[in-house]
Amino acid sequence: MELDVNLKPMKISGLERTKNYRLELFNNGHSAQVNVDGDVYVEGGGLPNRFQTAQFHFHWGRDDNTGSEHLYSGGSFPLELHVVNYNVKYGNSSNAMTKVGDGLAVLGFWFERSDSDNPVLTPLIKKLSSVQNADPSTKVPVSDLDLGKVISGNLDRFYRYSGSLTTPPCYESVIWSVFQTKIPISSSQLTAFRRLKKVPHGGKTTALVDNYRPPKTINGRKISISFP
Ligand code: 3J3
Ligand code: ZN
Repeated sequence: MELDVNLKPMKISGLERTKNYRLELFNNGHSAQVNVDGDVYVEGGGLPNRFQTAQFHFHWGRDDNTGSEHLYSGGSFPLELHVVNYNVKYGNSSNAMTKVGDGLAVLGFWFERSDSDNPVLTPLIKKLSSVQNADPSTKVPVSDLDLGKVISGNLDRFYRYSGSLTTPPCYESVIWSVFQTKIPISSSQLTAFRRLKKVPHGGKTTALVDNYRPPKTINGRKISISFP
């Protein structure tokens, strides 16, 4: 892993006012996903172009010892947020996700356990029960969720590598940025994610948990860091 001085601070525009964008939460059976409808863009951070934010979603485990799709010093975090942005030259995320090398810029954020609730997550956590069953047609507004406040950590400090979607068909189309600043989340807030179901009509054995792709070996990939 080596410092790359070209990895300037990441810039996200359009998040400053929650009126600039609409957020709709749904359970697609493999994650809690929030579609972003509005003018939110990511640029800088060594990205080759401007990328538009399409959605964000989460990966989590059955307990606090697992859940994230990226490891830090070999350890997992209980939840990982992915903010999915598509290269504006490809028009939309469905097209962009097939473009090797520069289709998507996904921002990854680790969550770590805190003793108290993270108040900025409350607008999302309180709506999870409304999408407990896996039904993509049940979309719930979460426009009082301020994504900018959720990821308000240091956007200058991140790990960068070229990789893939972590869900099939795993196209190698993702510029990954995983941020060093951890986001706090309480045990009860994590439990709200673990109460989601992976089928339309839930039952105890259909808990939506462990929806993460087990991390792969680095396998010679170049990983750069934006900070010394
Ligand atoms: O938007 C496309 C579209 O195909 C949609 O149906 C859905 C399919 O999963 O999501 C894709 S996506 O390009 O937004 N998407 C990128 C993120 C596919 C799943 C990827 O997950 S991950 O690699 O960030 N974990
Ligand atoms: Zn993901």
